[in-house]
Amino acid sequence: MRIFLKLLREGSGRLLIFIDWVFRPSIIKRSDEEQMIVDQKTESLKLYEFYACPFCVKTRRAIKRLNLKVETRNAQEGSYRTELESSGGKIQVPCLQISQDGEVSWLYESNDIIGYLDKHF
Ligand SMILES: N[C@@H](CCC(=O)N[C@@H](CS)C(=O)NCC(=O)O)C(=O)O
Repeated sequence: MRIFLKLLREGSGRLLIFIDWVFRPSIIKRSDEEQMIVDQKTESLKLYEFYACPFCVKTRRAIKRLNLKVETRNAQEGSYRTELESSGGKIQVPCLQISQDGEVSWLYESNDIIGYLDKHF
């Protein structure tokens, strides 16, 4: 049953990736100067994700729409997975790592991440 649910989620994620590609969002345009400031700000953000997770697809779509350069980190396995669990507190994606004034915070929940990005950019 667990494997079935996992496959269903993976399959729906890949379908969403395709739909997202077909209906690409319109992207916010900024002046070169504004974009440079935004690019500097987004250097402090890292998105921990799984490629085919539907919630990650939704979050990546918002990142694309807002024209942000946010580094994505595959937390499916390896060191980013370990880091997410040990520093973030749990394995759940998407999770946005925010480094600000020497402090690192971890924001879970796709809606909260999108809300944060909409608010700041
Ligand atoms: N309510 C969460 C749901 C996130 C969620 O369920 N993510 C799944 C992947 S699609 C997850 O992290 N599962 C943990 C795992 O597979 O280990 C959101 O909107 O971000």
